[in-house]
Amino acid sequence: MSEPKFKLLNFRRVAKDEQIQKAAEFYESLNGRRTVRDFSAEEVPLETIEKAILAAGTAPSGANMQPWRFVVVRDREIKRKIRVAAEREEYESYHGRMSAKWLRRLAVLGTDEHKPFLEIAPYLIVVFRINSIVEDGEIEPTYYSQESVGIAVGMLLAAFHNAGLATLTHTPSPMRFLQEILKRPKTEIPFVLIPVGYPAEGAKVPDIERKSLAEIMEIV
Ligand code: IYR
Repeated sequence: MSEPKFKLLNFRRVAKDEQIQKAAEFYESLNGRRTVRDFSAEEVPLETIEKAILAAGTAPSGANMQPWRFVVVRDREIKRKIRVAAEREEYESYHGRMSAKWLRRLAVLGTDEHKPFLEIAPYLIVVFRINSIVEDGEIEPTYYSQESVGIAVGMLLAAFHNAGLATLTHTPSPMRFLQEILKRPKTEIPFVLIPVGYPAEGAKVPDIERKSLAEIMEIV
């Protein structure tokens, strides 16, 4: 058992009025984020991608195991393979695997099995959840990995939005093909696929609303 080791917390205190202002500004910025499905092929500096992934990697995680791997896909041929495999699965989903209720929910988004963005966006970030590790020849599960990776992805989306880039949280289902195409070990489970880039000129998004504060918050 290793002893805990501590160091002094680096914490900058923010005055209350500034605090409220910063919270409001951050909300306003994030409220401008929209899921985009219509991407431009315009290049994005790799450095922006690296910094956003570093930001995601600051997420808290169960037992600090940091159970994530971010595979950055920019190779045209790999993107094409991913599109072909995703569209094959999505065709099955839209033509029988998804319930009528589910399809009715998706109708407002206008999605279907066609996924051109998988080839158009300059980068696809495939996030994997590491479900176990091997230490001293023994297998050990990671803890709260779903929650940990979910938090990291939220931070990744916020980081890209802050950097002026658009993202799409895409979950072709099932996603096993990503493990094969990207040659990841069996302990790395595909979590989400995130195309990143600029929106296409004149891109449109669904005209949908966010819930109000009264609907999402309860004070007791
Ligand atoms: N994975 C499919 C279907 C889909 C499912 C949900 I839940 C969405 O919010 C959006 C789409 C697709 O990507 O089209």
